[in-house]
Amino acid sequence: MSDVVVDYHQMWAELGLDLPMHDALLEAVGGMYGATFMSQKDRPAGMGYLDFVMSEVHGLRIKELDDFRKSGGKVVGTYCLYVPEELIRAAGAWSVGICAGAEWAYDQVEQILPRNTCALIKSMMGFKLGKVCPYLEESDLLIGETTCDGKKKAYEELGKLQNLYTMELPQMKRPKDVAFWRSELVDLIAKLEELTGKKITAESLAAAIKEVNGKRRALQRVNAARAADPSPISGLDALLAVQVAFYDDVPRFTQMMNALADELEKRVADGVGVAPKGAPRILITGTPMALPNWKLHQIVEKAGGVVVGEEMCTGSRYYEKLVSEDAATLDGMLDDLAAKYLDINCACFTPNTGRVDDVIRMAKDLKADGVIDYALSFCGTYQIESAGVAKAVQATDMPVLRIETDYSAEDVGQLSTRVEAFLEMVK
Ligand code: BJ8
Repeated sequence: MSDVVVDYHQMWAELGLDLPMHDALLEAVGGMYGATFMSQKDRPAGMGYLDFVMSEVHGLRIKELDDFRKSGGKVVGTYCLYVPEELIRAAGAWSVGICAGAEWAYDQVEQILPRNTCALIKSMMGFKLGKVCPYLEESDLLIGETTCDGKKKAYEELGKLQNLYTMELPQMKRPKDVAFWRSELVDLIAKLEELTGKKITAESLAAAIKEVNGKRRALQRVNAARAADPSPISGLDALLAVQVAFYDDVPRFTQMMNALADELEKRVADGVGVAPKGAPRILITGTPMALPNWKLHQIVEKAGGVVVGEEMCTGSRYYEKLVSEDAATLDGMLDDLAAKYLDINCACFTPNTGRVDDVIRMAKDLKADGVIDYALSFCGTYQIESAGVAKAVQATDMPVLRIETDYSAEDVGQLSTRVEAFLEMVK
């Protein structure tokens, strides 16, 4: 880490970014970050690493990707948890999760997609059409997946603008679906090998599985510390750690998250927290919160609560389950990958009872006082699951608040009022 300010405009120009709009985006996100994160009290020192990563989100990390590609490496962009980063790494490529967490270029997006499309999909298209995302422009290949209908159809449009490959995800979890998903992994291997010119071997895949498991284990440690009262880390900071996990260098990130976990465990032993002991503890479940979507966490924590867990793709669904490290053959590893990935509980699946079980278990383990179910507007799958999730959680005597929102700031006042009332009620 250094204090030298580097001008990356030349690099961004070479990537074809719209420089004035990109400058405006960076300024807006930088301002939001300062106001949201740097104003928090008693943060763990280990968050300095994530502050640095965020200050260089379109700088140093993009330079690393750029240098990697200039030396012959390939970058693969993904949008969903079901795309196994282990296979991408095993093929010698780098995986980056493309964020889609802010309103951008909606005027252009709405010429292609219906207005009533979820914010995540609109943002995904907006970053491309607005030419403001260097991660997209550094991606030699994007991988889409047939999850919800909105994403599936939007990928057709995105694929007209960039090299995109779509994996077919089954929507049930029967043995024949696992077998089908495994066959999709085999096809993905062929696609990745064609892209990188490198063969995925049992050795390279075993190494990638270990590395990615290491990253998930580090995040498990960070998040386990949140079971303490007082919580040693804010929900905002813990959410940020998972958001960054999708694009940072894997070994470096793992090392820094283990160092953060060491610090958090020490804070727990010393009774040091970010909110007073007894502050209302909230578990959030629902649609993913892609960078820089920090809206709900900020509202909850500003109102005096502390978010102690996220049952979502930018949360436990990302780090909780590991791929078995027992297999010695490529075939065995593919079985394990197919099983692990199809065990993710996304609302695109039917039935999806595992998600409710996860919410109830997490609420208990993390000693939550209440659950907030969070759905993006126009996300049919999560909105429809919302009532059932709420009913099942309430049956365990846990209060639930259901929220539907988007990325705009328009409803912040109204949401704050509802969250404040909920926090008063849960304590
Ligand atoms: S595994 S949650 S990352 S699909 S919010 S685009 S579902 S209309 S994001 Fe997701 Fe993979 Fe599932 Fe996770 Fe559609 Fe809903 Fe929008 Fe969504």
